[in-house]
Amino acid sequence: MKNNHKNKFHGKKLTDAERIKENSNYLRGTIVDDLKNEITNGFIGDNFSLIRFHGMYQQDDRDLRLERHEQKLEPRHAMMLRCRLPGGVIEAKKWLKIDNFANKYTLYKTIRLTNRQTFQFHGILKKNLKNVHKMLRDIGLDSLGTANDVNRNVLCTSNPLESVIHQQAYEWSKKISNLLLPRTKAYAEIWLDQKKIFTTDHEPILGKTYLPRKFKTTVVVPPYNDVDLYANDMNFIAIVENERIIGFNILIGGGLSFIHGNKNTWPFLAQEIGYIPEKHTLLIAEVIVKIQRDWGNRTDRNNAKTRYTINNFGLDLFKKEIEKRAGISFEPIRYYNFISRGDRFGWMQDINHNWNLTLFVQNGRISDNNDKLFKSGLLKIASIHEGNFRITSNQNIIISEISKKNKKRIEEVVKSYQLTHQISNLRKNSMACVSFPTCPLAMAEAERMLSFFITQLENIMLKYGLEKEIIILRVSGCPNNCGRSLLAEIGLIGKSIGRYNLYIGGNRTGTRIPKIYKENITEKEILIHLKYLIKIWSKERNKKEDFGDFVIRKNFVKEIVNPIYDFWG
Ligand code: SRM
Ligand code: SF4
Repeated sequence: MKNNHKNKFHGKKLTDAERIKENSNYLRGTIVDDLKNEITNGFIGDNFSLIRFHGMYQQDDRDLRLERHEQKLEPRHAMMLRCRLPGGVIEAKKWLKIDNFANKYTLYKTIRLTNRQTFQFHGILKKNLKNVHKMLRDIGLDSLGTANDVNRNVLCTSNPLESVIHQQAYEWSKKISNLLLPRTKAYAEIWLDQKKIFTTDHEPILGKTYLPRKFKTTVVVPPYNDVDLYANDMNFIAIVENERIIGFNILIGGGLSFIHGNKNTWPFLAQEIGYIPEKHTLLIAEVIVKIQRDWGNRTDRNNAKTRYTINNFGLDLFKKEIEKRAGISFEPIRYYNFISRGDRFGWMQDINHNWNLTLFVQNGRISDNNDKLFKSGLLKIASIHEGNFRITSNQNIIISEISKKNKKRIEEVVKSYQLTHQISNLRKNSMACVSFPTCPLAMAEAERMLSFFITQLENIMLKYGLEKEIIILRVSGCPNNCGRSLLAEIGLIGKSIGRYNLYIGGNRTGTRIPKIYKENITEKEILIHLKYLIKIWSKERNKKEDFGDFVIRKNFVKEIVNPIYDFWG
């Protein structure tokens, strides 16, 4: 193939997102003017999109939309802010300020752990935005690069057991995150009131118009695929020798979203391209991002992510271009294997003899409600604990590096706040995206429906003697698939209020996309279908056969081998 990639989309009209970036003066736009504008609680025009580059999304409470419309009021605008936290690690004492901010300045007074190992505040009024950025700066954090067309929060295996290797992997996730951050001074100027520096901004890696679309990266320590690497654009699988990471297998082009009815969109699993010694890690990260920057489709945002770039140019050409630009050759992929994705709950001692406690957080929502004081309990732990919190990609939290001295005190808090009451394996392995009321793209409930839905499924499992079994169950409120439903054994994807597509046949290690089983059905209908399938599974499964494998073996759905053809076919 001729190397004419720069001209591939030549002559086609660029998307409006490209105009916004080009005209933004390195992401400044007129955000400062909008901050002074007290007539509206929102951001206007291009600024609506530009604030995302600073880690914030403008939202409105969808439960109140109709009522406010009838009262001729503007929607109840408020911002969601997503923090940058590579590898999900944060000193516990910093949580005190985070918790305090949620209480004082957010409409919902909750904190939401995300499935990309960080946390979000929902419901920050425009007038309080500078407070959040200053609070984050005071504790050494920021929200740069957590939204829009940049490299997002870098994931890293949450594994406190093998902490030496984990520490090395974690250091790489921080280095990659820092390398790929936007360099513009706009964030510091606008939110931290730093003086405008009259030198020209320069984005050596991302470029003036940043990436064509969002970009996601992981650093993974096998055999645990807790980060769901196959859903990410760029992945570094650690190869370990003598207690040291010696290099990485590189996989590129994963992503899960699609559009209902649009067969030009499909989920895809990241593909292997080769092994590199550790010393080339940052070079390879930079080169891959630059190729996606240069080759990605800027004329159609639905065809812009790395998996489409690879489909447009071919994996071989993409790989050759990496080798050419980096001046190295990939070695063959080294052996690796995944055995699970779930978090290991409860108490565990790491190789430094410190204790670690993994707590289940339903949907990652840190809140106090009638029957559970999770937020207060976690705050109490933060006031005692001298180590870290580690947010997992499954929306849970690890209280890590607990000293012998503090173990007893933390155990008492866990007990008195009931932070680890009986939770089924089904529930522990479930996940939902945020969806209503804050997500503007939600088509059906996810987070708010999951708990009760699982209770009903737990009853079905109990009826067939399967109450101890694991099924990976995930719900997303729309086909953007934030809940990673398309890597679940049972995945629900919202179609409209109260209705979902039901996908089955993913596997436990997250290396297989499930296939549609029933389209556009109600929760009640889903439960009827699942009851039928679970009953047969209980009777006809091979020894210990997982649900996802069973439904494929029994031909309830066809296995997806190449999603480009099989996902819709
Ligand atoms: Fe997501 C957009 C929430 C992980 C694919 N996602 C959104 C927005 C910001 C809606 C919007 O654009 O206005 C949601 C905000 C809801 C709210 O009120 O908080 C949202 N996504 C989330 C989170 C919070 C879900 C969660 O419950 O944990 C996750 C935040 C991760 C983070 O900390 O960065 C989140 N989103 C994901 C994932 C899973 C992952 O990354 O492992 C995916 C699928 C993987 C992928 O990228 O293919 C995902 N989100 C999307 C998409 C589809 C992107 C695409 O490729 O087409 C959108 C819509 C878009 O970007 O246009 C989206
Ligand atoms: Fe919103 Fe859809 Fe993502 Fe759920 S999957 S958070 S509904 S964009």
